[in-house]
Amino acid sequence: MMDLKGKKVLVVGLGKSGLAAALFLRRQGAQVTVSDVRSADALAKDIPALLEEGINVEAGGHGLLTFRRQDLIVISPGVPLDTPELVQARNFGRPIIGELELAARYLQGKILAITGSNGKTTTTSLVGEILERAGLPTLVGGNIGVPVIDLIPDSTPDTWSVLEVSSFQLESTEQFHPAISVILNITPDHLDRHGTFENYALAKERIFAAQTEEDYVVLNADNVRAAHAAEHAKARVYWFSLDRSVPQGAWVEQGQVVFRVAKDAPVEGILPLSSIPLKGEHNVENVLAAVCAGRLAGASARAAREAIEKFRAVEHRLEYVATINGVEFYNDSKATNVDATAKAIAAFSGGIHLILGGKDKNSDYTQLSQLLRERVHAVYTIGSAAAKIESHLRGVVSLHSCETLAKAVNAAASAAHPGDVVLLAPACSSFDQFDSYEHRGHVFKQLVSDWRGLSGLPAVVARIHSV
Ligand code: UMA
Repeated sequence: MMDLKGKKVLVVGLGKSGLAAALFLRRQGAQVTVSDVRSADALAKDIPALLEEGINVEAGGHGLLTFRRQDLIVISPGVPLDTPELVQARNFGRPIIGELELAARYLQGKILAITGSNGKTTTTSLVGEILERAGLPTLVGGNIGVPVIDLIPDSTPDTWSVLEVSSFQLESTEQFHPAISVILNITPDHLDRHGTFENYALAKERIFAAQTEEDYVVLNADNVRAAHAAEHAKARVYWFSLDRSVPQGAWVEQGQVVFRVAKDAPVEGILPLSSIPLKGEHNVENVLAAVCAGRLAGASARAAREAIEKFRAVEHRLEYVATINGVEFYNDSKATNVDATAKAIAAFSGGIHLILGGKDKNSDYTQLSQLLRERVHAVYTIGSAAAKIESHLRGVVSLHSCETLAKAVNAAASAAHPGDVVLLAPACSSFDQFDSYEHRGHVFKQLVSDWRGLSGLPAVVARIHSV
């Protein structure tokens, strides 16, 4: 904890995290200013409440002087560390931490933190359910959508805070210290922010930077870069694997998820693969990681099994939407990188009409080529990344330029035959055409629902004509 009374603290970014941080800091007695590049108009809904609390607001850009005058700067996850005003403030000796770091200093109890390029939200939700089922006091938050700061009031010395943490959040941590950390996988993502794959991987490794030999780190034995992280970890390493048994951790054996707590301990059967109610092999990995982390936190094998059996797909993660005229529609709007899209495609045996595109993150779409050839009937491109995607995939698969999600749903749904799948797994972020991946997912579901209406149109039209 820090003594914040009377301290000048700047919060950079007024999204979910910035708003929560500013209000928290104010309650601790700090003199708080919030700075955001968005205009006062765009921030209008939050400004009155902030002013009422005595928080200053700087809108429409970051002021160099504002940044220099502070005792502490707290940044939102979406604010890059190389933002010029932050670089200057750092040169002036101003301490800079992220919202996660600030929150973790005040959170009571133990932290179980989960990162990875893909699967974070599902695994975080699974672990939360497992711990709850085991009767442990559990809070869930972080990148999943609830700023960690908002968990502080409900935390007690017995609480397990299960946190989804992103590379953006980890980049600005110092003392962040989970008792259990999990790296699900590290595959290229956010290269526009981190510059290189290695920088991105090193940001992920910050999840265990403050851990000691008392703590645990759970790593994916099947993912080269995540497994390599073991060499840098001080904590006790546990593994999970789809392909082979591991000395300590979780794996798949004869169609069952199993766990063993130590090399010489008995192997515990947790549940058969057939009882996992989620689609795709990547979700088996998420289950393995969740079982391992849950058992290490003290949940029983039975609590793990029951929580997994009852679990349902998280919204926007390979979420089943509807079947219309024999065509299944799936919303994987959270597939915001190439690897996530590959996993989504691999979850279906074929007949896929795939909607790809959005805002490019310096990605290499040629990596999808083989899967596209094997399982995808046609690709429908949208958004600002469309031209790049088409140039990467020309000659690999049938391509249709659709520009918007509405046109893409229309084209894909019209072309699909019974037994086919229309899949939104765009491999890009959403910010060129939508507010967020959630917004994109909701629009997709609405379009599918409209299509259901449209697909009934001929019958309705026929009836009107016959009147
Ligand atoms: N802003 C500035 N200056 C900048 C950059 C941004 O002022 O240089 C302002 C923007 O104008 C905006 C605000 O900062 O007003 C947005 O802040 P933010 O991007 O940090 O967004 P939050 O609403 O605080 O949401 C963040 C996470 N967003 C990002 O990491 C981009 C949310 O993860 C998270 O759920 C939330 O905190 C609560 O912890 C979203 C995400 O896309 C889901 N995460 C990425 C991912 O999963 O791939 C990492």
